[in-house]
Amino acid sequence: MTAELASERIQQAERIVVLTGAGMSAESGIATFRGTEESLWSRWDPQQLATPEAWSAHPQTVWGWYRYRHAGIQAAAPHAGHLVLASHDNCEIITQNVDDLHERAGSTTVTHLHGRLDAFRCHLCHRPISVAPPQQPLSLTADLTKCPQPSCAGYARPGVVWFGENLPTDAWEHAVQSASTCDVAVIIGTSGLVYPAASLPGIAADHGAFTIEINPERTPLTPQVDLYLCAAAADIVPQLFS
Ligand code: BJW
Ligand code: ZN
Repeated sequence: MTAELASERIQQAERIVVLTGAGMSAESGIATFRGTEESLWSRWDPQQLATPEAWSAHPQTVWGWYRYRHAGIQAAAPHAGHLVLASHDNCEIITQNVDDLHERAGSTTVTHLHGRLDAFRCHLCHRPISVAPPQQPLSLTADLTKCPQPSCAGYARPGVVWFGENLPTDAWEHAVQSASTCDVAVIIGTSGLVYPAASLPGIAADHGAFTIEINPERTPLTPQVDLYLCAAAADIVPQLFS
């Protein structure tokens, strides 16, 4: 019954915003950050890898870890949920994910709130840097890639947003605008713990959107949404959107 109601709301909507988190990519084989023994923050300390302080203290370790994750993203492929979202005309994606699975599925309107792992830039002059894809075998420390600008002593860093860093202003402003003007917001596979991204479902609801959460586990967002579907993304998203 609840899935039917969600499907009905989605079919009737003029503007749908889909807010995705790591759970969206889980069934493509990319680890989530939280929630299981295999998740990234169960295996590694975020303070040691995903902060500007970590980069300053031991950049080779941080770089090696992101090269390792980059290889995992390259080996993954979009699943049926990514594909059906891409085929839905009036559906815009706002993602916290740093992978490119929505794009590879064919989605053309994708906003990355936390950047993209493969969009490398110089940590000093901020210019984009092209970095060769990682080769196997990988180790968890790696040689840094120097900035090609002759006058710059910087190195390539992943184009992601670390804790304590601001989200890209354009992406954040666009996300707030989209959440404020959609009819339906579908929140898929996020723990709802990281701000400011976790405030978007509330912004959508405050502006009158019908909010639907898809997650096999309840989250702090669950009590706020109109409809909670306890399900995995690759199973239910194709049912709701096709
Ligand atoms: C499935 C599934 C399946 C599994 N199908 N579902 C207000 C209050 C408190 C703190 C703050 C606040 N405002 C700011 C902060 C500080 C901080 C923050 O939020 N901290 C909290 C953790 C306490 N935020 C920031 O620092 C942000 N910057 C900022 O606010 O700047 C202004 C500022 C500056 C200085 C000081 C203060 C403010 C930046 C946040 C950057 C987050 N970066 C990361 C790493 C990106 C790079 C990388 O990839 O390494 O982003 S952390 C990590 O968490 C990553 C994710 O995008 C993000 C969210 O994770 P997500 O997507 O929700 O995944 P999980 O793993 O948490 O959950 C997966 C879910 O999927 C689970 O619920 C599963 O059940 C589910 N699932 N299988 C569907 N098959
Ligand atoms: Zn530079």
